[in-house]
This record gives sequence, C-alpha cells and structure tokens, in this order.
Amino acid sequence: MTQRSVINIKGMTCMGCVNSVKNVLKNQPGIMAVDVTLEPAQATVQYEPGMVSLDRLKEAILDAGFEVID
Ligand code: 9UX
Repeated sequence: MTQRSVINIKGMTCMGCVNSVKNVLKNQPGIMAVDVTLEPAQATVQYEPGMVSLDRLKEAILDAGFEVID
C-alpha cells in the first residue's frame, strides 16, 4: 500500500525552484508520484513506506536548500 503525504515548503520563489524540488523527490527510492506547486508552496508525494520515510523525503528537500514547515 502506498502512502500519500503533503509537505509544506518554504523558500521556493520560482518555477525553477519547483522543478528542483520535483527532481530531488523523484530521485528518492520508493517514490511513486510527485506533484509540486508554487501556490500553495507544497509537494504532494506518493511513496512506498517500506522503501522511504516521510522524514527522509523532508531531508532531501532540506538538502536541496529549501525549508519544510511542519
Ligand atoms: Mo528560481 Mo529557485 O531563479 O532556487 S530556481 S529562485
């Protein structure tokens, strides 16, 4: 069973940022689908919980230079 989560992101200011976030998420293991929007600034991810955790996905966003709002 896949899990769907919404991650609120701070620091995205243009579509380039949106694409950066989209790409880092897409490259994580266990990711089935990714949608990132600027307004609202958030990522909707569908993933396999046995392969990747929500915390790991948030870390990837932080590593890419953005912030995550809990
Ligand atoms: Mo747009 Mo984002 O020029 O890091 S790509 S601001």
